[in-house]
Amino acid sequence: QESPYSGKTVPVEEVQDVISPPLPSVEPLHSHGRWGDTSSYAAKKKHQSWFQLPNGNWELGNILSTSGAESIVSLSDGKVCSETNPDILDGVDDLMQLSYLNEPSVLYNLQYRYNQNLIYTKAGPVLVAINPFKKVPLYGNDYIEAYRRKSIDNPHVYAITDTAIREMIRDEVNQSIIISGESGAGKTETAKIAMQYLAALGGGSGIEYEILKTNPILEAFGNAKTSRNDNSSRFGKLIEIHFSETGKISGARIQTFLLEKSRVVQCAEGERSYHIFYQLCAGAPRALRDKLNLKSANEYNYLRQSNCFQIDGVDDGDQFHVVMEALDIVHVSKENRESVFAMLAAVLWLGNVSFNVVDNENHVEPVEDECNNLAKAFLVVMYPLPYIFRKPGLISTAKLIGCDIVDLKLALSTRKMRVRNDNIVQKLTLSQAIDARDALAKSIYACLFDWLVEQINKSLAVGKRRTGRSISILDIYGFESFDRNSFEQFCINYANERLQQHFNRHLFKLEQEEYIQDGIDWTKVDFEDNQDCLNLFEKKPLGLLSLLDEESTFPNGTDLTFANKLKQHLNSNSSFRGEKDKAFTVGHYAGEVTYDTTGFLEKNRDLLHLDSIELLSSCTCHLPKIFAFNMLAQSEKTVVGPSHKSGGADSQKLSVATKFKSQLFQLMQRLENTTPHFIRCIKPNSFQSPGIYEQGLVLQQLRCCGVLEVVRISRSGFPTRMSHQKFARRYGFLLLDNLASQDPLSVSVAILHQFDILPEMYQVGYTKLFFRTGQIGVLEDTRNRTLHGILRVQSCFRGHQA
Ligand code: AD9
Ligand code: MG
Repeated sequence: QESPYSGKTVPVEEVQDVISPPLPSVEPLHSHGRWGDTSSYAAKKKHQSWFQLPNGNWELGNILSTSGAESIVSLSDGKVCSETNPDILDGVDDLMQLSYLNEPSVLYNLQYRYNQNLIYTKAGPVLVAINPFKKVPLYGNDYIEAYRRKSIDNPHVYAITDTAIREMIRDEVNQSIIISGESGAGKTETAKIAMQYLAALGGGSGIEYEILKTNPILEAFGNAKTSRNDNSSRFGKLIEIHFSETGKISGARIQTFLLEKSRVVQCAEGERSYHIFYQLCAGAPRALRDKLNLKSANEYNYLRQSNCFQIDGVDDGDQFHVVMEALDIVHVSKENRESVFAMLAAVLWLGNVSFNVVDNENHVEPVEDECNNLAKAFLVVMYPLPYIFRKPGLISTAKLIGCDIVDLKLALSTRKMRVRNDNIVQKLTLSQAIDARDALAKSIYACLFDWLVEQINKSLAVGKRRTGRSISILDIYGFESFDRNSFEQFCINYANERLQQHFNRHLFKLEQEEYIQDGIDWTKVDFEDNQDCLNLFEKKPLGLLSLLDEESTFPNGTDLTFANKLKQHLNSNSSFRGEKDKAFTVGHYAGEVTYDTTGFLEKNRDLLHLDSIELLSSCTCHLPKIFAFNMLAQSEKTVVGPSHKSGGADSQKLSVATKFKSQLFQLMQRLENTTPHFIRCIKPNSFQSPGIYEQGLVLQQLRCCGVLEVVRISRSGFPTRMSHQKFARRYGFLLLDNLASQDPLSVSVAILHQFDILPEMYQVGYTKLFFRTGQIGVLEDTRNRTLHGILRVQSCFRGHQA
């Protein structure tokens, strides 16, 4: 039994606990240096306070005087304000340890750590990771070993992964590591760091090496340079890593979600298409170049349009070899690799197909050759080489996919239709033909991506000795809110809404368990749910997704009629608001987002004409045939598309939203059966630069990714917990009565009474005391004041002795 301190004598280590050692002085935290002089940590604790400026930023001001709960604070611009709730500042490695759980304290704490390269911090059960945008000395074998041996306990991806492994083995329950955050926040890097740890601890069979090699492949085919991230994943990914009874990796399976196809044919100025195109153009060896009739990237329309070919610090040619080697390691055969490259080249060449208007109704035909036959014969004879280089898109595409050039021409410029009982052929206008061409290019690429994932899965397949123990890592796009939000954001945010529910439920459960275990009255804690918003999306028949699908099947449905229908049916839902024109707003857990419905129906239908599918199935090369087969296999009973209009000639398939929803349900089902571990990645600035911490940006992300929600949830309960022993030891000396002989529980209760802590502010559990947020801060302040007083007396006394 530990006896609590009593009376007024205080052991020296307790005194030092408060005033020394002084922590290193804090660098000016803001680029403008307006955080004032912060000479020592202890000084900061006592004399400064947060103040929210009219622009929403938080500033640390100096406390001039304090009376009761109110303080007078001076700010850097000389203004003096009054502020309540002076804060204790800490560089604590778990935000829950902060006495006052509020936004500025959380923000400052993270910043304080970030400035010391401590990029990981816990927020209760959640790991917060702030992107350093530079190499930080936190990784590699030594660190892995240290976390494995538990000789370091700083928050880290390694630590959370280690916990996952241990819990998998101990509880025989599958685990998941759910990583989220906005674009550029570091999700993919974090996922790789976790995989690295798993590979190091579960390696041995060699399969771990294959698993790590899936990263460069998927990044080459699924990542691209965007304005937010030079290596932005344009798809969501779940990798499930399986373990044997002995804790060794036995295989893996990858599932991908919603690849951004449109990037293949269209991307914004300064961005790039998928890395692999540039890698192929830069790195393909001579023989392959000749075979694919490959030119440099800037000769392809699809790559040229965005005016960006290079990424700083990246050599696409070198990367090509990395990808080639990785493909080899995951057992994609040489023939298959060549077929993959042929498909990539076909997509590029397809983008170079242009059209000539052939009649006065604006109907078009693809340009077969840039010169007429006579000129061609002349050129071939006179200038064989330049002629080869001038080969236009049509011929090359046909050759690369192995189809008849006439069939390709027809697929790109006509559409077969059935009107009553007659088959007729309709010529396409220029814009229709361009759409048909781009749709074909997008489909080939998306099918190629899926096919590749399938090949990887075959290679990583868990053998017959499947044990059912696994750790899944989810690297999925975080919540997005831009000035203009379209169908993609709609799907992404819907996915996040689902994940958020999973997150809330898990936290709720964890909290509940702890309260029940300690005999605390659970009903005193409220939790909010985002079920209303999920209903808005999922309710049938009057939810966003159902209405979208319904409108997508109507022959005369347009984005406008869709938007109007939403306003007509959903206005009573509190998470929905109709906006002007074609827009609507959804109140997400992370804030309101206004969606512009332009393009929603077309993106949701995502049609590829049957003519194009037929073309692919007629090809002599094996990949296009497989693609056509897969596309037809996907066309299930649920038909979406204006099929009535075109007489059934379009491919009939599940809508994109429906498919995504069912993928998401499957994902959630899988996650439900795992013990989750959450990592929230935060992007500290929008320049992809080290050392810059933009408060507003960080705050907004903390809100969006639910970290502040964790804080809020905790605040609504009794977030501060302390064992009876620790509480008695820490505050017992403040007691007026000497209770040294009493047990910790009695001492604790006596302290609570002496300080008149209101009964609704705490609960006494079997082993712990539970406090409402901020309560412990009040006691802490008293304790510190008392200790300083004692210290002054002691040093006076020592000075006197000297
Ligand atoms: V996106 O939604 O796919 O656009 P992510 O995946 O969240 O995004 P990513 O992991 O690609 O971001 O990180 C962006 C960049 O930040 C990386 O390319 C690195 O340059 C940088 N980064 C991220 N995490 C770390 C890290 N732990 N150490 C060093 C990092 N650099
Ligand atoms: Mg990523």
